[in-house]
Amino acid sequence: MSSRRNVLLKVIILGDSGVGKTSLMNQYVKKKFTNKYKATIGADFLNKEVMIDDRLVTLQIWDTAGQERFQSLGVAFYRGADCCVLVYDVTQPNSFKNLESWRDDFLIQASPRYPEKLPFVVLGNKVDLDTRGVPIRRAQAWCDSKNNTPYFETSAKEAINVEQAFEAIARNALEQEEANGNIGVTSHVELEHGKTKSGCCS
Ligand code: G3D
Ligand code: MG
Repeated sequence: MSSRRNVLLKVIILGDSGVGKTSLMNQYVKKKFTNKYKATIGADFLNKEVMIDDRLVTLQIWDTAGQERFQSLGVAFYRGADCCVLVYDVTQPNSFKNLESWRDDFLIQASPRYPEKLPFVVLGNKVDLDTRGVPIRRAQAWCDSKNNTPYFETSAKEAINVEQAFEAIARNALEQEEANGNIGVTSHVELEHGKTKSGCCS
C-alpha cells in the first residue's frame, strides 16, 4: 500500500424515491445507466478517487436502498457527512417541494459543526424528459435562498452534467472538511466498495 495521504470525503444522496439517486451515483462512478439496482439491501456506498486541483481525494458516496420512502435512514447514514446532495425529479413537483424536509432532516440528524457553511448541492434530475413540471427559475430561486446552494440540472440517463455536478460536490465536501479542520488519513476506512448490513431480507 502506498503511504500517500488520502482524504476521505463522505457524500450522502437524499431525495424522494424514484428521482434517480442510484442512477446518478452509478452514472458518475461506473459510467453506466441501467435499472438493475433494485435488489440492494441496506445503505450502500461506492468510492471514487478524484483529483481536486493537486489533491487526491476519495469520495465515498452513500446511497439508500428504498428506506427514503419512510424517511428513516438512521443516524449512521448521516454521521460525518461532508456534503449532502439533494436530488429531485424535474418532472415531479412534489419531489421538489420535499427538498425542504430532506434538507431539514439532514441538518437535524447530521448536525454539521458549521451550519452557516451548509454543505449542500441540489440536482434537478431527468432533464432528458420533456415533461418538465418545475421551472428552472423556481428551483434556482430556492437554491439562492438557501445560502446560494449550487444547483445543477442533470440526466443520469444521458450523462448530462453528472460529472460537473459531482466535481462541485467534491469541492464542496473538501471545503467543508477543511473548515472543520479534521482532514485525516483514511487508514482504517475500507476503501473498496462496501456495504453496511441492515440484517434484513437477504
Ligand atoms: P432512486 O434511487 O432515487 O429511487 P432510481 O431512483 O435511480 O432507482 O431511478 C428511478 C427511475 O428513474 C428508474 O426507472 C430510472 O431508470 C429512472 N431514471 C433515473 N434517472 C433518470 C434520468 O436522468 N432520466 C430518465 N428519463 N430516467 C431516469 P424505472 O423505470 O426503473 O423505475
Ligand atoms: Mg435508489
